[in-house]
Amino acid sequence: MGKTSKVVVCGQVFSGKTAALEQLIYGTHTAGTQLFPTIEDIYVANIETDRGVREKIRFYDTAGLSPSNPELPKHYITLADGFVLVYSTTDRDSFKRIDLLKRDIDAAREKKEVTVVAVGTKTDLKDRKVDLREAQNWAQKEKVRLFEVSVRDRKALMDPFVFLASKMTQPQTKSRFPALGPKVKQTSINDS
Ligand SMILES: Nc1nc2c(ncn2[C@@H]2O[C@H](COP(=O)(O)OP(=O)(O)OP(=O)(O)O)[C@@H](O)[C@H]2O)c(=O)[nH]1
Ligand SMILES: [Mg+2]
Repeated sequence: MGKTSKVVVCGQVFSGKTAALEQLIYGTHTAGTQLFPTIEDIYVANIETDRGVREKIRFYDTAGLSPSNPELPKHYITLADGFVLVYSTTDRDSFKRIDLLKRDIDAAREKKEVTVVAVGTKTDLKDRKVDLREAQNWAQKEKVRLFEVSVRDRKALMDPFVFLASKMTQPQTKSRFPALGPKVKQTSINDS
């Protein structure tokens, strides 16, 4: 296990960022349960990569973006080794939001390599507003891996996080500094 990678989880308000993290890590979220709007929370999880190695990941769950709060604070872009761009498949504005976020990341990225995944949530709901094909075309153009998930299917929900952890910690990525940060909750995640 190398350094602790930092992953910023961001996207439109109410898109399901916290629910996805809570379900991934604790398996306790029930779809439709009201959560408090996030200010900032940090979760640490050991995620088993596709190489069978457990990697410690620090997830920054961020405040939802909206027309009145459109910008991800710049320090998140600076600190991140990876991003999870979350949108709801039932909310077109949330899909537009991840495109804007990707632009912000690209603009700030020249100095630093980052891994980005896009995650469309709420596939269990009937009122889909973002077509899978459209999202895939966008993802291909942006060279990011796209996943569609539902908090009702925890096993599939793990896929984007396992992919991200595996990509961020590929052997050529050398650790430079030990991670520092506040005392936070820790748990282990794997597929078994
Ligand atoms: N049916 C269903 N509901 C979901 C899913 N993911 C999230 N939700 C619900 O969507 C609502 C919003 O989820 P949150 O996780 O609070 O969204 P958020 O993006 O963290 O919101 P902010 O912190 O305010 O930005 C909650 O009621 C969740 O239960 C899903 O896959 N399926
Ligand atoms: Mg939240």
